[in-house]
Amino acid sequence: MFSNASNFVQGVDTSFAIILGASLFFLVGITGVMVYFVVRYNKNKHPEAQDVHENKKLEITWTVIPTILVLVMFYFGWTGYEPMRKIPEEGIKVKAHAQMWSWQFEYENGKYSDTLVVPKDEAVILDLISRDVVHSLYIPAFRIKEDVVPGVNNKMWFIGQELGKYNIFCAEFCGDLHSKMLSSVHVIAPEEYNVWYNDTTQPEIHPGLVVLKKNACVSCHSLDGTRIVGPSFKGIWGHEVEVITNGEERTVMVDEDYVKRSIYDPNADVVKGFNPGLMIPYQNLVTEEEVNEIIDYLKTLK
Ligand code: HEC
Ligand SMILES: [Cu+2]
Repeated sequence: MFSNASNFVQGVDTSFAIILGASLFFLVGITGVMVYFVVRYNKNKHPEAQDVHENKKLEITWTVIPTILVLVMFYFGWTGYEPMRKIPEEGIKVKAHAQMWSWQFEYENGKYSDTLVVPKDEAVILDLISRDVVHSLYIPAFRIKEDVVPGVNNKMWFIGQELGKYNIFCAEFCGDLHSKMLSSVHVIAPEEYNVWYNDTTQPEIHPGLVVLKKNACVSCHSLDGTRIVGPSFKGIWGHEVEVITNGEERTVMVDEDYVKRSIYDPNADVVKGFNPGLMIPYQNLVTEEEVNEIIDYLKTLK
């Protein structure tokens, strides 16, 4: 508590401390009074039970004090929350793409990153985009969380005020590997950020693998033969695979047509032993050229 990692930490922590303090005060107070009454009005000391009717002073007290208390809690809750909804015009704009089960951050110059890199002391505005189901972007150290809903353009913002690396979680259950939907935000010095941001050269990896990573295909398909949610890509090229097409089992060859159909219309041929409906159609997300790059890459996975 009481770090200064983002511009929202103090507001949230103050209201948390006030609510916790009030709860503790009443926990101790009410327990104390209860114990006192048990002793004070014990049958030996107080044999005749008495009914108390109407006590104006008491009733006003127990109405007014809690009302003031919840208003105080509301005030601090509101002043902590309101700035989160006041998204500034100016700032570093990043698109946060959520998909089962990874995060991808897209910068204004087209740079993609699977961690959110931001400069210290600058406003960062995230456009929250989901390709499939409802996710939620949660940065506990910054005290911020916002749902990522398909078709809805939610936004969130923050200023990173302390250098460091902080966890990003998905806080909305989104299927099998929800708990592995992790990333991090790196707050770095502005000069360092400028160098990072302007370096748009892709690392030396196969363009097909770049496409697989960018679209999070690899969170369901392993490259080394292990079974995750979907079949591994290792060694599938040029081999036969048993699929279910319209309820009928058949054997097909993994070739250009099959791979393309699997990407654009994944439920047409469902690989035997795997579930349909998990993979979304990538018709509008992966271009034909990218499909060819994927195919080239699959050929290398012997
Ligand atoms: C959410 C999990 C998930 C994601 C993400 C996903 N897939 Fe799939 N994929 C599956 C499942 C499950 C199957 C098996 C059922 C079926 O065939 O529809 C499958 C099947 C396939 C097949 C057929 C594999 C075989 O062994 O015959 C190919 C090819 C494929 N996916 C490619 C891709 C590509 C390329 C991407 C990224 C653009 C991708 N998948 C993203 C879950 C996923
Ligand atoms: Cu998620």
